[in-house]
Amino acid sequence: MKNFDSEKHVRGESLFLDDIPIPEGTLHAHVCYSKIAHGTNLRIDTSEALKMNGVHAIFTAKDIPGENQIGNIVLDEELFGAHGVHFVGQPIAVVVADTPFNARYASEAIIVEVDKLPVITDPRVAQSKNELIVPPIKFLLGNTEQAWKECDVIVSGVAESGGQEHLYLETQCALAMPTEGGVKIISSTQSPTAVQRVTARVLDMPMHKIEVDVIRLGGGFGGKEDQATPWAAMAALAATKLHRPVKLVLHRQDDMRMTGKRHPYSSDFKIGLKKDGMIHAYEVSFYQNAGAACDLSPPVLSRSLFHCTNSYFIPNVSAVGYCCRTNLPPNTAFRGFGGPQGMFVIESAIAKAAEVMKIDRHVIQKKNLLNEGDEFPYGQKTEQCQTRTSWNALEKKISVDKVRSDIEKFNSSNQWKKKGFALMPICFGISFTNTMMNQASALVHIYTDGSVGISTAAIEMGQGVNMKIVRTAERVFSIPIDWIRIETTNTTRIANTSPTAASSGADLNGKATYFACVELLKRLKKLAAEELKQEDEAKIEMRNGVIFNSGKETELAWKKLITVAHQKRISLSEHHHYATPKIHFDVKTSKGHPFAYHVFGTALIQATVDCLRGIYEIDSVDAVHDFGMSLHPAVDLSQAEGGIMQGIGWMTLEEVVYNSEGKLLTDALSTYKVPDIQFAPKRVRVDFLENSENTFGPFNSKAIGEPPFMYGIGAFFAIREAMKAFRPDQEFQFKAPVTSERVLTSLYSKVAALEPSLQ
Ligand code: MTE
Ligand code: LUZ
Ligand code: MOS
Repeated sequence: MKNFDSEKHVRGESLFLDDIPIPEGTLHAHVCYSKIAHGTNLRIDTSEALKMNGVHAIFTAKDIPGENQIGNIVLDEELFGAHGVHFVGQPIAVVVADTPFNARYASEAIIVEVDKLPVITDPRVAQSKNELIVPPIKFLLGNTEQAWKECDVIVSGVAESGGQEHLYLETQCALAMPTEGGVKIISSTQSPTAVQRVTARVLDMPMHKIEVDVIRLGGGFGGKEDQATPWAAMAALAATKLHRPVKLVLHRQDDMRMTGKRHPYSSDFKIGLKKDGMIHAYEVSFYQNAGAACDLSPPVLSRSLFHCTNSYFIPNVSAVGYCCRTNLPPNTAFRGFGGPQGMFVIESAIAKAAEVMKIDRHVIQKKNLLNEGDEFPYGQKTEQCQTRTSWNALEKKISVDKVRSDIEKFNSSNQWKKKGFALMPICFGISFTNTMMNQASALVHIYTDGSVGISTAAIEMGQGVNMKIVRTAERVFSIPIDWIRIETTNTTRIANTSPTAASSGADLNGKATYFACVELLKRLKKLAAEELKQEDEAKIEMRNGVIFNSGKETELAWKKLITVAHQKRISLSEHHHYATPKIHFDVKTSKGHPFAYHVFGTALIQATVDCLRGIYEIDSVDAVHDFGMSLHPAVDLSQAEGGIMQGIGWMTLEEVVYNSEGKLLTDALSTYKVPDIQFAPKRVRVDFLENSENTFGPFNSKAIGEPPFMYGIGAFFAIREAMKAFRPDQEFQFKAPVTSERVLTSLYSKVAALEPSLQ
């Protein structure tokens, strides 16, 4: 069973925005952005640029008919800097010319001046100056103050994780075309409605005059949940001003400089355990580097709190998160959405406790795994909990004791190469934590020839959501898969959409599709019963395009039945709106039942470090993952593998570096290292956890998009174990990414004093 997109992808037949033949008269836009991180009294002189070859117009804040405001949660972000600038890469103007080159060239001639202000890049500095975007977010369970007195071991420390560039292969882009009184935008966005809403605000138009259409994305990974909007709004502004189609495609380097990334975090932890290794109390403070504007930072931060205890039950928890405003591009959604940052800290705390208690890290992990009915710090209790089942299934597959003894043997017989391993359990909540967003709809048409067209709110970005929706309709109708087609995602067909995000695209849109199809099938079965003179509708069945009556094949095929339905004036279209049942969350008390369900699993990761050079290899990833009853095993497996690689990249090679002036130093693929096929583990084996029930997902399936990313955290601890084998005396920081440079410097700091043999 393969993804029906794969052949088109390989042949180059799949349409991306840049493949669409542009309409006659299309102009090209280029964004001019600030090279200064913080300044006031902004002065813009476009006079020279306007005289340059091919330039049609240059638009700035003062050309906006509506509001110069693209904020979503907090209205704190201008489309174009108007009075000052807040980060390097902040858009100031858009140049529109006959060719992309002329637009880009002219933009260099725009003169931008500001009075410089001090630059903050560190979230802890921002917090100390009270530069918080929203008030601190707090989660509490039990009573930590009391609990500390009952602990035998208490350790504390600092854990830091870095940013991450989305590196979608298709950079941010949009094509806007004037329509009668409005504009149609083809956009590469995970959130068509966000593009529509913000463009309406910027252009001072009602939303119904703005149509947003999305074919597919060359990757999003969260980077197009909120940050695809400004480019679409700029193209729409230019198109409506000039009455010409306008196309805007970001150059890779501009995209890297202008757009936000995964949020870097600096966190303090304190963990208390009983002698037997049971975790009794946990306190954590997250300092989130939000960048210069709110964007999605508060829900990202709250998801760090939701996942701050990962797969463990801890009876006493006190967690606080600070959403810190700095002069960096606004950071944004990225696969895991704050979950990975939260989990990295508890895994660090457990590692430190294990080191102090001189026991294996995985012994503490296993002891403290959640059990059925355990309470999370946000009040929800585990249901259909698969922490121990997945851990045990993994141990059956691969003996942890054997891995441990093999590694010990290797380490004692190798002086310069050391191996390490780590287990990494995951527990990730499925649903947008903002309950309101958990809704979707589907519009299913059956055409008179029997072929089916489905529109939903889901965005295909490579994750295979279209394939899963096709499978859903195929299962309900029982017709050949190539009679079903997924249409583009379009705001005139499906309105008021939530972004395709939070791993719930397939769940929400799949469920909406399911119910729409069930409704249509009901109608068709009733008709078939009449045609076949069968009084008991339950005896009518559809099997692979043919109608069966009391288990016997009939002459009535799907296509014929559709013709009859149309003749009898029976509607062959259905729209269904789906909202996740039961979920709720009270932000004031930080308690509720925010998630439809959780996704579980356990991975074991092994690594080898070359302790002379600091370079390392990830040897293997073995995982048992809870897919529920997969709707499409091939798609799900590739999501797991891709997620794991992206997670390992975040923890190891990928380092986002800004200088103290807020300038991104890693703004190209020569300075920003992503994992490639050579770096991929020699073995990645992800097994499906057997007998997993998920009564909350479509056909018992589970969401897959984000959770496997967090297995990658194990790579950090596997490398750390190997480093410890080389330098058992050394205190290593919990600082990710653990680049080769960092491995080398931490292996050899204070080396002369500690290890005379290495001199
Ligand atoms: N897989 C591919 N190939 N490309 C992507 O952009 N995005 C990830 C994940 N897998 C992504 C991907 C993210 S961040 C999310 S939230 C989910 O897919 C979204 O899709 P879903 O809700 O349909 O799982
Ligand atoms: N986006 C969002 C998300 O707006 N809310 C969420 O809870 C979420 N979770 C994961 C990824 N994107
Ligand atoms: Mo994914 S971060 O929810 O787009």
